[in-house]
Amino acid sequence: MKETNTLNKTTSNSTMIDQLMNDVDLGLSNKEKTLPSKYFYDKIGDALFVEIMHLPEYYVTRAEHEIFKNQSQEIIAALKLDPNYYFELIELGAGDGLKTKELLKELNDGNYNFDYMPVDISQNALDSLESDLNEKLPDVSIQTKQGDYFEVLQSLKENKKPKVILFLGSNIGNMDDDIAADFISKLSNSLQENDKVFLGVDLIKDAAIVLPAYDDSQGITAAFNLNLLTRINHDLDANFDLGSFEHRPEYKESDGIAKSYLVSTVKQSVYIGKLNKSFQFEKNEKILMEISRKYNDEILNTILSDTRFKIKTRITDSQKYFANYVLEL
Ligand code: AVI
Repeated sequence: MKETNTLNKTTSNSTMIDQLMNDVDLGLSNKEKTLPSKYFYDKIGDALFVEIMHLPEYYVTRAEHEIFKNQSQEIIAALKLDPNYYFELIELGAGDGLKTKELLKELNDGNYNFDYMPVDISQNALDSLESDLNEKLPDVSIQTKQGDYFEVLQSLKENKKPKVILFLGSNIGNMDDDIAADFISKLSNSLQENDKVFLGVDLIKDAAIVLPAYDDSQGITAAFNLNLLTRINHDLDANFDLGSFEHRPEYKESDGIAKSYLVSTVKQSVYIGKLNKSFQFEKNEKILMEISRKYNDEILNTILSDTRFKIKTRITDSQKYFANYVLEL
C-alpha cells in the first residue's frame, strides 16, 4: 500500500513539472503576464496558506468555520442526510480539513454511514489530514486522492454510490467565471439525481474588509505569492530575483474580484532554464498571480445557469461575510 502511494506520488510529480513548464510558458508569454495560482501549494506554500488562514485580516476561513461549528446540524438537515443510508462525502480541495472536521465529528457522533474522501492537489496536505483524522476521529473511514478538481470528475461519473460533494473555502473563487461555470457544469453531469453539492463562497463586501485579507501586515500573503517564483526557480531552473518583485493586490467592490499581482520593480530579464527561454519585464509590469472572486446569489445563479443545479439552501455566518449553498439536481 505504502509503495503504491510512493509510486503514484513520483509519477504525478513528474507530470506536475511538465504541466508547470507548459503553464509558466503560456502565462509569461501572454501580453498581460499571468501565473496559475494552483501551483502555490508546494510544501512551503501549504505551510504559508495555513498561516494565512489564521491571520487576523483573513476572515474567510474563520467565517466558514463559524458556520460549521455553530450550524452543523442545520448543514446535516439541509443535505437531508439519514443515518440509515450510506453516502460518500467527497471534499474537493480539502486542505487541512479544519471546517470539515466539525461536520465529521457530528456525523460520527450521530452514527452516520459514510466514507470521507478528501481530494487535494497537495499530497503533503492530504498526508497530514489523514494522520490527524486517524488520531482524532479513528472511526471515520478516510480515503485520500491527490489530483486537481477536473481530474476527479471522471471518477465521480463512473462511481454510482450516493454522494455529497463538499467544495468549500471559496476555492471556486480562484477560477475565472467561465472556468467555474464549465467546472460546475461538468460536476452536475457527473452526479446522479439525489447527490448534493455543498459549496462555500466568500460574499461580495466592502474593500476595507476584503483588501487587507490579501495584503496582511505581516507579509505572509506576499510571501505566499513570491513562493511561486521560488518554486519556478527550483523546479524549472529559473533565476527570478525575488527582491525585484513586489506583492500588490487590488479589489473593487463593484468588480467583486480580488486580484493579486507581483509587480516587477525594475526592467529585467528572467531566464527559465528548463524552457531555455528568457522573459522580459518592464519596470512596473505586473504578473497576475491569483484571482479571488467574491459571490452573491445573482453571480452564483449565472454560474449555475447552464447546469442542472438549483440552489436549495443558503447558510451564512453571523456577519454575513460567507455563504454555504446546498445545490441539488
Ligand atoms: C484558497 N483560496 C480560496 C484563497 C483565497 O482567498 O482566494 C487563497 C488565498 N490567496 C491569498 N490568500 C488566500
